[in-house]
Amino acid sequence: MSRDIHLIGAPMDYGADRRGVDMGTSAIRYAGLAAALEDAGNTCIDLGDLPIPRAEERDPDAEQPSAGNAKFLREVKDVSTQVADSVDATLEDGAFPLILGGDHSIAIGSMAGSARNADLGAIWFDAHADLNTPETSPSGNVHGMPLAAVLGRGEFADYEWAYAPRVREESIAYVGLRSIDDQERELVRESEMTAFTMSDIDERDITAVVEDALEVATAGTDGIHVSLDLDWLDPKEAPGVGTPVRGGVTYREAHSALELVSQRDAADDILRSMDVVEVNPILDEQNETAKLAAELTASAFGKRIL
Ligand code: HAR
Ligand code: MN
Ligand code: MN
Ligand code: MN
Repeated sequence: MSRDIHLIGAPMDYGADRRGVDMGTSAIRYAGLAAALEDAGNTCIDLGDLPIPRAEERDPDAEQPSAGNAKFLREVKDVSTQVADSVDATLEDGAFPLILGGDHSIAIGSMAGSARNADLGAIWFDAHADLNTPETSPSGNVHGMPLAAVLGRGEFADYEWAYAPRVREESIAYVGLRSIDDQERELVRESEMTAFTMSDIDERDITAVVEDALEVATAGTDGIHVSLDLDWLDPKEAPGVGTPVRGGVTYREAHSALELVSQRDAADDILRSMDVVEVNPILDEQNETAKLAAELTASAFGKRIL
């Protein structure tokens, strides 16, 4: 499957505690993403970065919508709306939206835009469940909430820029979970989502798990969104992330997973949108995490060893 890929940069860091993840878009580009995608047989146009309100230029007195302890909701709304509009316009263009973060809060806009005119499944490659609501979040950081937002959970039900009714819980699969907050654990357990933890990968291997995840996300949907949070990988492979968690997938498991996505896409044209998030160049070593992000994305878009 050769695609006309449009890169959309969302240098967002209001959803996370640590500064620096806003530089992820530049770092991933610098790591050669566009060339890697073209080498894999795609065309790639870079639409550049969306304008994100700079922290230094924010009006601290401007009104913030308040929801539980969610931080920077005004900025999150602004960025989510821009991302969603850009994703929707790219799809209207017949092209493929590949959104570069930025922290994981940008997935609200990616999914909301991708699900405007389609029933959307999703595979969430992440150490974290990102299902906190503003009420349950221990940190108030929206990058721990994007799935709750698109599912319209808690106070997000009132936010039309977040809630994406064409994303249904039963069409979402997690792969690689290993860090979940106490209240969030109950939310995951009680949800209709399919959650594959690191233990599932240990027991069944990455191939079986990803094949099941693909079934979940494609059944009864028009296409899938792939959300690749680099903290999904073990911190030994991906040190440049804000919230590293030991015991993640290996380099080969990660490639294998994204190659499976690509193979399934080649057969059934399943991919609709993707985001690559949480790369923090300040915490990285020699841009290794950004390089890994570029390589893994190329694997998802047809790169093969032979
Ligand atoms: N669950 C924690 C919270 O809500 C940590 C969130 C995670 N960070 C991410 N998301 N990188 O995947 O604050
Ligand atoms: Mn185009
Ligand atoms: Mn995440
Ligand atoms: Mn994460």
